[in-house]
Amino acid sequence: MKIAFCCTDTRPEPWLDGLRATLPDAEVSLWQAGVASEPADYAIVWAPPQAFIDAQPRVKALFNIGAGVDALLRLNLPDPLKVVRLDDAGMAVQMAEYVCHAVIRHFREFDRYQEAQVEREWAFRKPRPRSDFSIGVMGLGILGTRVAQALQAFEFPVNGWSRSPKTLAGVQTFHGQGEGFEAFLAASQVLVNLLPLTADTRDILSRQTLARLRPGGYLINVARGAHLVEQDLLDLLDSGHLAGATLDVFRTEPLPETHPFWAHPRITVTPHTSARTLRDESIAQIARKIRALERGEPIAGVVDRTRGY
Ligand code: NDP
Ligand code: OXD
Repeated sequence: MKIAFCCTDTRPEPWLDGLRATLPDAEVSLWQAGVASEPADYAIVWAPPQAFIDAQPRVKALFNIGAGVDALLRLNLPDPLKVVRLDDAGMAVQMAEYVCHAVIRHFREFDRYQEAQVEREWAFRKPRPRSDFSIGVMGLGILGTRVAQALQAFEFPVNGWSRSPKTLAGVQTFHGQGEGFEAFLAASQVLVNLLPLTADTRDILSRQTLARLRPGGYLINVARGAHLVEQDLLDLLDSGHLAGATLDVFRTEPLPETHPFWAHPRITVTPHTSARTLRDESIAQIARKIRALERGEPIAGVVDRTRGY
């Protein structure tokens, strides 16, 4: 069995070593543009160029070393090709800790305490009622579900929104466009975005949606930069409707040095790091799935290419 590895922005050697150790019967090679190589049976990819796909007429499955497949689905992929995303592989707990940190930092006003420390000021902030601090999680998939459960453990009221109806203990769930979405937004003060980027969700965090949050709203975007209309966020922060935002993903990454988000007093910026791909966990998951496919068994995490996630 031949496996080709083609991941941009990733140091290949540790992946190649790990894959060879985990799948000793496989021939694992690094794909390089312009270097002739034999077609592979499986490919492990992150944002590969179209030339890589075109050079793989025999490949049975493309394993994406991330959860989001939006970049991959923008390529011209042959019809029967299976696209497989990572499911969790250690990302859900990272996402839960990132979002809980952002929510609690805002709820408990830790930024204000930090300012007070600079002034050597011993001053309490009045406790805010938790019941007023409702959190809406957009996307109740592998990551959104874990985040909603983690927030619920801190006894915040949690709402969740998905495409199809869902039941999640202790979470008030909403689904679909129209009334379901309106009611979800109206019930939420903090919005956490964990949607995949698809034609339906691009630009979904716009003036129109963010203005429907309860006053003093707060945005946490950990999904994709193209979900957010950036100027609309800036305007709603200026008008005071939104209290702040924590952003991990951006339309242009790395975020350009001159971008207004960097210096905004009420925006926290992190460099697309809320849930990193963990190499060992990912290799183990991909190897398990390749073995299952070789035995003719079904696997989890196959992307519905029409739906876009
Ligand atoms: P899943 O595919 O498991 O879940 C997606 C969820 O979004 C599902 O609940 C789905 O609904 C819902 N959804 C999709 N389209 C719509 C829509 N039009 N309206 C309402 N709900 C919708 O994804 P994951 O939880 O694994 O990951 C989510 C995203 O997080 C990834 O696509 C990626 O972009 C991002 N991500 C970011 C990382 C980072 O470091 N910043 C790291 C990893 C992922 P339904 O359940 O009905 O299908
Ligand atoms: C992912 C990501 O989709 O890292 O896994 O953004």
